[in-house]
Order: sequence, then C-alpha cells, then structure tokens
Amino acid sequence: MDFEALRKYSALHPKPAGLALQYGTAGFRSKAEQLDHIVFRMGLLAILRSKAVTATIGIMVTASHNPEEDNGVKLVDPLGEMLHPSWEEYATQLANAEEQDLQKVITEICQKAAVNLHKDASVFIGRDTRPSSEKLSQSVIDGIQVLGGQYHDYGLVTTPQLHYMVCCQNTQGQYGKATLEGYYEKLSKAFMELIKQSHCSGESQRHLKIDCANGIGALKLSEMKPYFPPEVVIHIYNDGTKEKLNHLCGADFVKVHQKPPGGLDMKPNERCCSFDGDADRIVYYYKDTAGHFHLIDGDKIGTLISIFLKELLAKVKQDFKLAVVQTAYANGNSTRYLQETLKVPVHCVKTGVKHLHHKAQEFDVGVYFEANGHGTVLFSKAAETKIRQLVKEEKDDEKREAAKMLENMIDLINQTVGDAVSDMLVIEAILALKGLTVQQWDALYTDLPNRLLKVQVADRHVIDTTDAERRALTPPGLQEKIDALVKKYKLSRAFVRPSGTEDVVRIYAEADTQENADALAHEVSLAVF
Ligand code: NG1
Ligand code: ZN
Repeated sequence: MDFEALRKYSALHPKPAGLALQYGTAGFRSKAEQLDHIVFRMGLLAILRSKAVTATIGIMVTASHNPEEDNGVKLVDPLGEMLHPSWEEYATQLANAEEQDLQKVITEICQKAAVNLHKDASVFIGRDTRPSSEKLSQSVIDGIQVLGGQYHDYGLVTTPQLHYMVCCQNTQGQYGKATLEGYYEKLSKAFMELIKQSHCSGESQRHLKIDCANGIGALKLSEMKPYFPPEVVIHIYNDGTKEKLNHLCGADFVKVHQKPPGGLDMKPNERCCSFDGDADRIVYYYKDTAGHFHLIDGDKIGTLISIFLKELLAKVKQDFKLAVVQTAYANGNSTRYLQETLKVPVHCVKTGVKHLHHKAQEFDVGVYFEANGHGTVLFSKAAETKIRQLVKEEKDDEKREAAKMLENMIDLINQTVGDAVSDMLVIEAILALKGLTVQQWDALYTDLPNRLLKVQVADRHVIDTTDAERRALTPPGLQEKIDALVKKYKLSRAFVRPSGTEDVVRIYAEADTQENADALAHEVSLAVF
C-alpha cells in the first residue's frame, strides 16, 4: 500500500471534525456536502472488498428518494446483492476514522477480513442525476486509484442497472451482457416473448403514464423506448427538465402522502405509476370516475405477481416452494389475502432489502416486496434449471407453454434487486396476459386504512426492536403504551422503529377507518417522546 498517496489524497477529502455517520439500510446518506470523505473512503473499501472476494464490486452514488440536496453511497456485492453485513461495520469504521488513523483502520480491516493487498481489484461505478453526484463519483475514483485497481464508470445509471452490471460481470455473462444495451435487450426480449402469449396482444395499444420523480428513470426509459414493442406506449412525466428531484413526486411521495404526484395529469381510470429517484421502487395508482385516488402499492404488486406465478407453477406440476416475504409495513389485508385466499406462505422480516432478499433465497420462488414498492422475485438455481429444461423438452403443450412464461419471467425480472423498470414490465405483461384492468387488480383486496408518520427525537437509537421490528424492547414502558393505544381501535396494529436512512423515528398504524389510523399514529407518536 502506498501510504504517501493515501495521506496525500485523504487530505484532499478531509473528514469534517466530529462528524460520524453509519452505514445503514441503504449505505450512507446525508447532506451532500458532508459526504466527500465518505465516498473517497468507500472507493478505498470497494477495492478492499474486491480483493477479499476476488470479484468486481459495485459502488453507487445516490440517495434514492431523499431530497435533491442529500446524497449517499452504497456498495454492491458480487452477485448484485447488498454489501455483506460483516462489511457494513468496516464501512462505518473507515468512514469515521480520523485522518491520522486511516492507515491503521485499513490495515485492521485487511487483517480481520483476510484481504490480500497484492490481489487484483475491479470496481463498477454508477451515479444518479443529483447535481452533487458527479463530483462525488470523482472522489470515489480517487479512492480507487489510491489503492490501485481497475474501474469502469458507467456514469448515469439506475441503482438496479448497476446491480445488474456487477452480477453480469461476475457470472461471466451468464446473467447477461454488462452493458446498458445488454440490459435493454434482455428485458425487452423477455417482455415481448411474454406478451406474445397474451390474447389481447395486437388488439390495442396499452398506455401507461410514468412519473419519473425528476430522476434517472426518465433518462433510462427514454433510452429504452426504441426497444419497446408498438403495443406498449409509455408517457414520461417529471423527467427532471423542470422541477427538482423527488419534489412533490416520485414513488415515496405518492406512497407516504397517498396522493398523486404533481406534474402528472391523470384522467379517470388511467393506469399510472411512479418511480423513485434512483428507479429501484415503483407504485401504481389511478383515479376513479368519482375522482377518488387509488394507490396500488408494493403489497398489491407482490400479490399480483404471486397470483400469476402460482398459476404457472401449478401448470408445470413441479413441487416448487413459493413464498412471499414482507416487512411490518405490509398492509394487514395483503398478508391476510396472501395467506387465506391465495394460500401462499408469508414471512415477515426486518425493514431493508437485504433482509427480504436473504429470506426470499430460501425458496424455489421467493417473491419479496416492501409496501413502498421495492421488490423482486428470486428463483433458485434448481428451479431455474428445471424450468429451462421443461421449455426445451416437455411434450405436453400446456405445461411447456407455462414453463416458457416462467422462463421469460426469470429473464424479465431483475433478480439482483428491486428494479422499477423491470417490475413495471413484469406488471404490464401480467395485466396484459390476464386481461386485467387496473381497477380489477386493485379490487383483489381492500387496503386497511393506514398512516406512516415520522418524528425527530434526540437519539433515535434509544428505540430497540424485536419480532421483525414489530415490538419495541426499549425504552422501557414504550411497548406497553403502544399496546394500550392499539386496544382502543378495531383491526388495529401499530409499531415504531428508528429509520435506517434518516434521523427520525417512524411510526406506522393501521385501523378500521382512516380517522382511526390517523388518531392511532398520532397517539403513538406522542408516546415516543
Ligand atoms: P428506513 O428509513 O430505514 O425506514 C426506508 C424504507 C425502507 C427501505 C429503505 C431503503 C419505509 C418505511 N422504509 O428505510 O423500506 O426501502 O428506506 O431505501 O419505507
Ligand atoms: Zn430507491
């Protein structure tokens, strides 16, 4: 290691005195001006991680749905997964080390994680459209160059595109080509094959209005437009040319406020959707003829996909285990519908994609969605191999056709991480294949009225939780207060947890009416202080 270069370069990316940040559920997030030393050091860490696992590592500069002034950075592991939890701790140590201790901390990480500094390293970089992202990604490159290693800067890409590139690279092309064209070609081919099997194809055009949160999604969808078949017409709104990123629009805004985004004119019964700032989340919605807004969130997306997959799995007659993974934020009626009507096992895990992803890997087909619209489907290697074999060899027409649809689903879904573009195509294909309107999809079950609030407290980490974050262990007495409040309402449920991405405590409540859900959330928020 060239200590002199490390000293010289880290002095160019100084850590503000007293600043301590933590690698949370979505990496580091903060005001952009506080992040220069963090991204430089994450460039260093990406090299160490790459040497430790002898594979290409991804590094994405984004703060997803946070305001434009914020930014963030997260590392992507070899198969496109989130950074391994054991390394989150190293990330935090490296980020918070004082300048003079940097070398010592790096040496410690190398010892603990058995990093051989003589090995080669390779890193893929991506960034979102925030004004601060370009400069921050240059600082990432400085970090990479100090420790020495190859890198490829993809520039402006969605978060899931970077995850896809990393996975393609480390699987020697088995997952696809590690280029944007490769991504567009893979998705559009699978999509077209799928809708070919739809009875409605060719009959009419399908229109979809997309709110891109003034973010990267707009750019990438425009690039992908030439790859879309003529039956699908997408209309892009909030493309970033007029307004600020995530301002009064995007998937997070629509989900949290349960209202349409600004900048998108919505006619009754038109199918619309919103991406978030880095295009890894999607929610759908429409307005009925009476002018009422209907949100179709991640729970209902996961449910639609599960219905479709369950039918296909029944047709291929393999003993594949299908399961759905949710978090505590899943609407109670979605869980009931999945378990009682669809008869699919449901598992609840802690918030954060890594937890959902990890659990979903236990099944042949694991569907996971956060209520906020982040999710995907994972197919086990064995299930995938069997499905591809059935497509080639099965004599029974119905079985082979079902296997073919499953094969196209495997290719269309981005199995590395939730992906708004890929999820959107999956949903559009399913709606076309099943001949469902957005209203029919929405009518699968009725969401329980709910409210999500956030409050700022002196130290959010005084709240410790258990049971997939559904119960508070500390501070003492808090859970008892919540229990007493919940008892006052019908069909009610409430919980609190510290956010992993913002300096706030989140409160969730659901109940029989919106008034009651609002009142319960408010009362619980008072109990938190
Ligand atoms: P936090 O801030 O830990 O609640 C939020 C979302 C998560 C996840 C991460 C990463 C909610 C309630 N929480 O986490 O589901 O998506 O951001 O983006 O939506
Ligand atoms: Zn996001």
